[in-house]
Amino acid sequence: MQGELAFIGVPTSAGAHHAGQDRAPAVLRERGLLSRLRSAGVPVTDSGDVAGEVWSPDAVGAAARNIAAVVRVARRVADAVERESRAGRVPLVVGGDCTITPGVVAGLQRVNDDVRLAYVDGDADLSSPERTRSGVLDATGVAHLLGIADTELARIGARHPLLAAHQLTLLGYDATDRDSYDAAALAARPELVHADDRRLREDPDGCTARALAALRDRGGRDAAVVVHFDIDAVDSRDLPLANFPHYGTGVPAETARRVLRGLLAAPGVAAVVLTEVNPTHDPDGALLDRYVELVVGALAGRA
Ligand SMILES: [Mn+2]
Repeated sequence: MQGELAFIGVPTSAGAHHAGQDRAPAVLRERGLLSRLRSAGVPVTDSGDVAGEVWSPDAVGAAARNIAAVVRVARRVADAVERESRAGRVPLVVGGDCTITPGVVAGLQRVNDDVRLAYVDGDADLSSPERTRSGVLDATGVAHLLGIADTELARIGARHPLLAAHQLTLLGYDATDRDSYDAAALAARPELVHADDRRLREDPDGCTARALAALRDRGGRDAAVVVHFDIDAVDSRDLPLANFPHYGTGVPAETARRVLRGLLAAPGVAAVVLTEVNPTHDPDGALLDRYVELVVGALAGRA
């Protein structure tokens, strides 16, 4: 990855189970994410926050909870990402819940025809809203990107579906989670390279290499690569910061850092998305400091 980073805060919990992660951009600034990046030799400018949305309860029977607010935020994200990318910077989009990532993809597609996404996440996020028990949109981002879910969120960009299967790779998901995993959806898309949390724990370097190769395959040498990192890819026994905890699944924090470092060092990285940190889980900030260290370590390893 080359070029100056542009920190874009996205203070939203609209797509989540409850409020809290809307506070992450401000708290991560307080914990020194930007100054620690600069100290590590990573140039970064603060592009401010887009207007956020705080979670609120929706109707009991709502199929896609808070969809209007989720879409408003995703559109703002797309605009900010397009602006920073056209200015020659690499957006570092700091959420906020995972429904911001379709916004990042849609924004970058206004600048580069071929956007590819490395999705490092404790969940596959392959559910359509109707298939979840909750209607919480956080677990549906990948389904929206691939056109499996068809709400307004899937249609915020110039194309539909936003991504073809070969433009996406999934790393670190929990294949036992029925609300977000869908084996049939993956089986129907053999060109989508993926590795669950168990495989990522066992062979992080091999999984990373296969993901990178896939992202450059099929004419992807000049593609714009987005790296998405949901903190719930990390086992909550190690670093319990995720909005929705993942105890006993995911990978150790050190493995996540290693995988991200490998992805971010690759050519073509055009945006980075950080999601699902809920600062209310960590009143004294010690876990947040470890998170900042993990992210800075990964970003400082770029080529
Ligand atoms: Mn996620």
